[in-house]
Amino acid sequence: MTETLLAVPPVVNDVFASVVARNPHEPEFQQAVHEVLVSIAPVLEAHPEFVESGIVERLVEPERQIIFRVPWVDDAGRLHVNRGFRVQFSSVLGPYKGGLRFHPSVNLSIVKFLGFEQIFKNALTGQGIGGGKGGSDFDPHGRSDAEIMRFCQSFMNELYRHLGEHTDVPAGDIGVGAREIGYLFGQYRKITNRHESGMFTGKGVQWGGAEVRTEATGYGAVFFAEEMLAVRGESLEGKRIAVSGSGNVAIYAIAKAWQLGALPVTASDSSGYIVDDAGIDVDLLRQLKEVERVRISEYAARRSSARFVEGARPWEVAVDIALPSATQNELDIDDATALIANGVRAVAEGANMPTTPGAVAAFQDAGVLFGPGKAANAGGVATSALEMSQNASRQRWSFDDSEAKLRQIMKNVHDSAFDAAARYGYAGDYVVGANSAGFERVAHAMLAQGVI
Ligand code: NDP
Ligand code: 2IT
Repeated sequence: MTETLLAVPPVVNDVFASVVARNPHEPEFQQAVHEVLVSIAPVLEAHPEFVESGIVERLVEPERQIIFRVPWVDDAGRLHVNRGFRVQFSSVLGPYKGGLRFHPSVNLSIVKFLGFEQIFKNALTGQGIGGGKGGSDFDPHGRSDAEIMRFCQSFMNELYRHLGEHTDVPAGDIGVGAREIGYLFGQYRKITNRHESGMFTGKGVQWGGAEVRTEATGYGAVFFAEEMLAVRGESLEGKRIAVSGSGNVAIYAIAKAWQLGALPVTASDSSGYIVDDAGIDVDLLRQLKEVERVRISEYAARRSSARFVEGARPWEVAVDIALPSATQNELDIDDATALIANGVRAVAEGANMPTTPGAVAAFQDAGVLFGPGKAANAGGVATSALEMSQNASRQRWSFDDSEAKLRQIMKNVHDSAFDAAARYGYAGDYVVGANSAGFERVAHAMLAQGVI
């Protein structure tokens, strides 16, 4: 990611060069920054005051970065030392907000790319939430419940001092689901002697969690795809859908796709993918992934209409719509070429930055509707903000009311991105639209709040 940017204001090239020089070993962070800077060039041209007040220079530098030791002891009595992170990127619109990821690949580059994306995603939701992200290089796979609990407690022993309902509010991400959130929240409560509901979202619905938060990211990504198709007078009815991943986002994307009349035919994990021409059995997938926590091949072992393809990704299956919902850079130019050759109509990112820059360009050049994660997966964090509202006012909203709110938020997110793209002369480009609409809101707030 060192190429020179052309036809953009000088500040974009200068800031990107400085980001590369100051963050040399952070390719994912550079990738995320590059996409945003190129997209917002028209906004900077229209608003010289943003350039004069150094909005971009300030935005690419996190407000605070916390890196800490996480020691823990496994069931066999062996000591492990993991690394914990929390990058508090921007609090200009509200408390830092964004998930925690537990995965062996987690490093500063990954956390910073996710935190940077989160600023604009959260702004796009229209709610009062800043941007942050955190996690650890801890690998939860194969660990017992007791080990997971001890790890979460050790992680929170340090992180608690940086959190709070008005300061920084984490949630889940890869490797952090209902179980981990319970242990993390419990340890925060123990250390602080406060039952501070609003300091974490994604909590169990019995103890302060919001209805629909579990489902929100996957449901929202499908709602976003529906909105993009509607612009072209199409619907999800009868569409074949490829989903990658088999975690929180993937499962509920598959569930909502069924409900809206589509046929989801794939799911995957890091070992390979399954294709089921009869449509994915959501109950079986949930049983295998949320209860038994086994590999995706087990799905094909238990269902005769399915087959497992080892070591591959689902993009070689012929589908109308693709919903990459596993991890970053999981859909590259070869995958995009295969999807386009098979007639794909729309791609909506359930995951964060799953599509490589070359693949994004290939989709857009081919006229495929492309919904970037900042917009398409914003339903998760938007529903987290609904959870914070309910916690603050001690209310509980029903599932149906909450889903209706999510549906409306996704329409608003779509329309904001669509309208911004058109306003800046890039009609139909949801990457430019999402980045511009999110950036505009953040930049106006930074301008108003002074140089801090
Ligand atoms: P989960 O941990 O629930 O599921 C992750 C899934 O992705 C698993 O099937 C996992 O397989 C697969 N996966 C993870 N890493 C890799 C990899 N390197 N290669 C191949 N497959 C991989 O996470 P979520 O569903 O919560 O998150 C999925 C994506 O969605 C992430 O990009 C996350 O940032 C994003 N997201 C999540 C939100 C949320 O609310 N949870 C909100 C918005 C975005 P395996 O078990 O084999 O690792
Ligand atoms: O990437 C994301 O938006 C999330 N993992 C959810 C963040 C949140 O605070 O709900």
